[in-house]
Amino acid sequence: MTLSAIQPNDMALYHYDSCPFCAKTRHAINELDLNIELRNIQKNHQHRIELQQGGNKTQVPCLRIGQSNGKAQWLYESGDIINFLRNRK
Ligand SMILES: N[C@@H](CCC(=O)N[C@@H](CS)C(=O)NCC(=O)O)C(=O)O
Repeated sequence: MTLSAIQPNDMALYHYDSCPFCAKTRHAINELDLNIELRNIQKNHQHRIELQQGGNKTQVPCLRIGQSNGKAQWLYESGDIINFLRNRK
């Protein structure tokens, strides 16, 4: 499956409120009218652990892109996340 075939329901954004790069990314998600689950790593410790174990670092924002084979890609960098979301629209 190509990345462009992945549905929005397969994605989740790891973020927190006071991070400006997260705010920029959430703004783009709203603008694109995408229904992407937001996982706040400051409010939910389990989300922090998922991000650390899955992506190997706790930097936010990070977009988890689930794949049909059960594996996931972890996309860091707000600019890369926004480009990815814009290009797959
Ligand atoms: N260049 C990155 C910067 C992201 C960044 O600096 N995130 C900060 C929060 S505002 C962070 O997660 N710092 C903690 C860490 O790197 O573990 C982007 O545009 O996404």
